[in-house]
Amino acid sequence: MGVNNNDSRGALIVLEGLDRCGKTSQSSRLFPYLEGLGHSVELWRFPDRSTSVGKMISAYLSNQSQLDDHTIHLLFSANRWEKRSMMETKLKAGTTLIVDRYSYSGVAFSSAKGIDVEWCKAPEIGLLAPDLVLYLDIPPEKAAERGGYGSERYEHLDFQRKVAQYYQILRDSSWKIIDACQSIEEVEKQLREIVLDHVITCHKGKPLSLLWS
Ligand code: DGP
Ligand code: NA
Ligand code: NA
Repeated sequence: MGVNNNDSRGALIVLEGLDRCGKTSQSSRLFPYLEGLGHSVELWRFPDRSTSVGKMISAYLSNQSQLDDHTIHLLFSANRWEKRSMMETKLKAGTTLIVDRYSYSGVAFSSAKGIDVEWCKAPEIGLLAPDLVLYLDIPPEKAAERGGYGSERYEHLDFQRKVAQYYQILRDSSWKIIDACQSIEEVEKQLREIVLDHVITCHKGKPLSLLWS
């Protein structure tokens, strides 16, 4: 039997960080942990490359298409909007969502190209605000050393340095900063402790709120 009851909702938990910070492997470790405790939980990621918008994003990231910086920004945002109602439905039904990247990536990566931060935030307004943002903090140089970057568009040290600066200014009270230079096991242990605490808070009836506040 699960731990959910009718008046509890799921938690919206987002992992953020530079490319190669370990976000994807940590989110896939968190998932079975929470599931094993009896929580209803799903693992999501943005961009969701499976939708038609997502396929345009994927082509852009792999340099198979060129798009204006503002245009791709709006496509990433549209990719989050197309999942918004499903997200709300799941959370209200008591399912916790672990989400690999969200609006903070949206703003940090586009601002790093020189687009105004407020302009970047605008299309994210009205999306569901995370209950918790787990920021896996790693110096850009350390991330670049980790098995090297792949061939995708943003995987360059000079660009990742700029992204890191914009992440700094997006920090708010929902953020927890985790030192991602620690061992995988140590990071995992810290994430488990923080996440467990937040899943319990949501079950006590904290209302959903909206970005950008
Ligand atoms: P990932 O699948 O997590 O490796 O993300 C692919 C790349 O896209 C990665 O370099 C981060 C970047 N990215 C993720 N979300 C957004 C977004 O909303 N806007 C922009 N411009 N880039 C993003
Ligand atoms: Na990547
Ligand atoms: Na990733």
